[in-house]
Amino acid sequence: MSERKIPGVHRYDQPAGGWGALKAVGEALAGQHTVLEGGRTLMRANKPEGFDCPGCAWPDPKHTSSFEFCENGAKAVAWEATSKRATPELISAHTLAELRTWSDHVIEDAGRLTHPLAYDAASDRYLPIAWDAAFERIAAALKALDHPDQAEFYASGRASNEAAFLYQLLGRRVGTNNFPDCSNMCHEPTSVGLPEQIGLGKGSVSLEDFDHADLILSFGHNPGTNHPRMMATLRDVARRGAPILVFNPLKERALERFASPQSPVQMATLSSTPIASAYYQVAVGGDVALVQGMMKAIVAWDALDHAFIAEHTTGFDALKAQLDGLDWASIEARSGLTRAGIEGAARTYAGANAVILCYGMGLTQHLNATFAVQQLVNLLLLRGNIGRPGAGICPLRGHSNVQGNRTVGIWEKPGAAFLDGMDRTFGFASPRAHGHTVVETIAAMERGEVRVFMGLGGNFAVAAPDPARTHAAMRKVGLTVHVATKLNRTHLLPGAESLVLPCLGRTEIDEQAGGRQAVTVEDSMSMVHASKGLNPPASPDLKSEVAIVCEIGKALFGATDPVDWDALSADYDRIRDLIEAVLPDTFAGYNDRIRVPGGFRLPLPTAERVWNTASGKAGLLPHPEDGHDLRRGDPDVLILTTLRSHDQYNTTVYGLDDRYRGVFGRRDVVFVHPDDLAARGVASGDRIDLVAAFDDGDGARAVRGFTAVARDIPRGCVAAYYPETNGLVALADHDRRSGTPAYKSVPVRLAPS
Ligand SMILES: Nc1nc2c(c(=O)[nH]1)N[C@H]1C(S)=C(S)[C@@H](COP(=O)(O)OP(=O)(O)OC[C@H]3O[C@@H](n4cnc5c(=O)[nH]c(N)nc54)[C@H](O)[C@@H]3O)O[C@H]1N2
Ligand SMILES: Nc1nc2c(c(=O)[nH]1)N[C@H]1C(S)=C(S)[C@@H](COP(=O)(O)OP(=O)(O)OC[C@H]3O[C@@H](n4cnc5c(=O)[nH]c(N)nc54)[C@H](O)[C@@H]3O)O[C@H]1N2
Ligand SMILES: [Mo]
Repeated sequence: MSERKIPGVHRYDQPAGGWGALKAVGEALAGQHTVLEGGRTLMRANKPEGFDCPGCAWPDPKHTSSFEFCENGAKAVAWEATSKRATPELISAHTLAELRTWSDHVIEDAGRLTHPLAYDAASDRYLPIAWDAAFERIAAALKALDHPDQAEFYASGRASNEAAFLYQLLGRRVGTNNFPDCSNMCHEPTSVGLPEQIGLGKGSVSLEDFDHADLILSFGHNPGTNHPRMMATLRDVARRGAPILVFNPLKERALERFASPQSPVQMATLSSTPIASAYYQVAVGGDVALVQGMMKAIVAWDALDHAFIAEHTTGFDALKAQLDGLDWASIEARSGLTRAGIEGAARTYAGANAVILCYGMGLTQHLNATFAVQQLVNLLLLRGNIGRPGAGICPLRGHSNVQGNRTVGIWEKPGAAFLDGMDRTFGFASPRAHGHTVVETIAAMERGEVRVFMGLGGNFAVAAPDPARTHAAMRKVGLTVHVATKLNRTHLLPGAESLVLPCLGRTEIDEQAGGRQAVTVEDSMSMVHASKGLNPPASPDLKSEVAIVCEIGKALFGATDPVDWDALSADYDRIRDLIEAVLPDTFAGYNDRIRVPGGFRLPLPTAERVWNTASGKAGLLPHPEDGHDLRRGDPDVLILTTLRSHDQYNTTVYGLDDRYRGVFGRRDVVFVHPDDLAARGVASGDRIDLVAAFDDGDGARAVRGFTAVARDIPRGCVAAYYPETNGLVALADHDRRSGTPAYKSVPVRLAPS
């Protein structure tokens, strides 16, 4: 590999975690001037009487007595508990045209929003507005719609169950199912693929299952950065000697070795625990072929759980026929792995009795992602690895309450049972036609059909593909409304009118007429528990997300509305009673059960081998197409996968380092195999352009002036950071089943800049 020195790119030889992580926590707190308050705040994250960490959706250990250290949770908390303030004076000192020239990092680093703002088109500035005037404007715009589907209600998965539930009530009372949400860009293939296959679109394991597993399969996720609290679990598994097989195109440090900052011995001796027992650098998008290869092998060896297959599944013969028909040459070419390697993984799998399969965005952000996720489930089902202790499927969710949002109705394709519950509880006829996903929302914006876009959190236009088209589409909206803790680029793309409404964060005290309120959230393993902030609000003018939705409801439906919005925002127990009324089986005893420390687990039929599918069995589902060629036969085309750095939370860029990957102070790099660089006459460290390989009428999508960095990554694959590279992702390129953009299989060409 080239030894040429590249500014800001060094080797990082330390394990993940360790002293580097402790140092980073100190820096994150100091950088946001939260040293004292932030430190105290941290001690209360994920504690029975504290708040749910806004960082990720990994569950808390059963005994929450010890403080669970997490560097990136600390950053998320410090970012929210910052002492910096984006006051109206600061924001109105600049035109939006000026603010748009700031980087995403600088825009959010202005600090916490303190006052509601309204866009003044004449001066191109955000100016302060009174809360009541803001609510009246929103109500007026919603009343003026010709059709309810002219409104879009976006949600990012940080909102509590209570806020999300009221938000969907508001939208459905308006008359639409247009609830595009971050899940549409994230785990939608899980939400579409798993119900069809096993009857529930959620993971089947609990944290305790990790104590009983004798093998972990880890596909396409980077827990050292994105689910750091999972590292404690993986370390325990590794120390017990259970193998962990990792399938990832990049050698992610935390999956190689990890030093626990909570282990005095490891900290004192600078030692670490190896995590992966074997590391398979699968080609980007090569997972389907790899899993098919593993299944082909275990079918050939007859290493199957015949009794389980007979009793619990359908479709074995069709799947077997497909696997028998696949030739190894094609499996090797598509997966980028050798037959011997794949058979080695299959042998380890066949020798294990209780297997958990974990996966993240490396699987869900492809053109065929729903089918890909279903192949993972097939692999488990062939050996009966769902619904017994120590075994099951474990999707790593994104936002800390994205799963809960879906449970309480943030879904553009709601089930009939949920809508019947809504109708029964609220005495109205909820809309039944499916609403828009994120990608469909952008299309509706482009057609000029969106008159009101509301965002309950998130950074819609930056998270989505193809900023050139998406940003232009946003500008065609009539009224944009953003409920947010911090300013971001989406807010700087106003429609004809625009409002920014500042809200409380998770870490803050939520005082309402009925006293201090707790909200509830659901983690990746279907545990629901309460979250209570403890910091004073960043500004006296903030409202809770619940209160904001209630005020809009009141302004829209009037004082005589049968829904008593004031009563709901006064006491969130009443909201939980309504959720229980709509979903009595799921949330029986809701208010009582969240008062038990640790909360409660929602019913998980798959864990009991109850399959709520059409056939009543789990489906072994063959992949319907034989991997289409993303390169369209052109060897010049590289497949780009877009990633999170260690110093970011989605579109929120905390800082410019990506410590474990050895990148410091910059994000404009692309990781490339040295031979792919050589083939293009490019040296590691050269400035290059990435251009979308196929235009397809989308316009010239390109990012320019990046620096090529030689890396150990499979040939033909390149990797770079999101959101800087979203300009390369075509809106048309999304999973046909779920609508999830193919952020992790983007055909590009690389050329000297
Ligand atoms: N600190 C922090 N925590 C977060 C987030 C954050 O941005 N920062 N985001 C939150 C959200 S919303 C989400 S969805 C999760 C995301 O968590 P992850 O799923 O871990 O997210 P990514 O960074 O997108 O990383 C995906 C991993 O997949 C690998 N990969 C890429 N392409 C492929 C492929 O084709 N096949 C395979 N097998 N692997 C591939 C990459 O090398 C990378 O290691 O994290 C959540 N938690
Ligand atoms: N290329 C590429 N694109 C991707 C991805 C990828 O891997 N590659 N990943 C996709 C995924 S998995 C996801 S989930 C999406 C993320 O899409 P979003 O969820 O829309 O984006 P975030 O960056 O998480 O949103 C950040 C904003 O949320 C607001 N915020 C923070 N905390 C709160 C709060 O408590 N309340 C409220 N109301 N607002 C708050 C702040 O204003 C902040 O600016 O991006 C997707 N886009
Ligand atoms: Mo996500």
